Amino acid sequence: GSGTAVITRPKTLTKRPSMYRVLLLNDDYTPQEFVVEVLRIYFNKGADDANRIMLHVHHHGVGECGVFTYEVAETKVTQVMDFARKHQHPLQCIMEKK
Ligand code: TYC
Repeated sequence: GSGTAVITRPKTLTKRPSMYRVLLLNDDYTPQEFVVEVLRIYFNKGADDANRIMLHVHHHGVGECGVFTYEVAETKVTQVMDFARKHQHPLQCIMEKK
C-alpha cells in the first residue's frame, strides 16, 4: 500500500517442451518383419502393438510410432534411417511438430 515498500521477485516462466510425432511411411519393398523389428527395437513396442502399427502404415501409408521432445525424436529418426540403410531397405522415418 501507500508508503509500503514491496520487493517482488519475477516468477520464472516455465513452459512445456514442444512435442514431435515420429512417423513411418509405407513403401513397396521393406519387409513387414523388418518394420515390426524397428518398432520393437527403437520404439519399445510389444509384438502385438508393433504388428498393429506396421499394418496401419501398410494400409494407410503413414503411422505414428511415438511422440517425443525434439532431440529424442531426432535421435529416433536418425537411428531408424541408419538401420534401414544398413539393411538396404527404403523405409522412411520422419518427424513432425504436433
Ligand atoms: N508395404 C510393405 C510390404 O508390403 C510393408 C511396409 C509396412 C513397409 C510399413 C514400410 O513403414 C512400412 N512389404
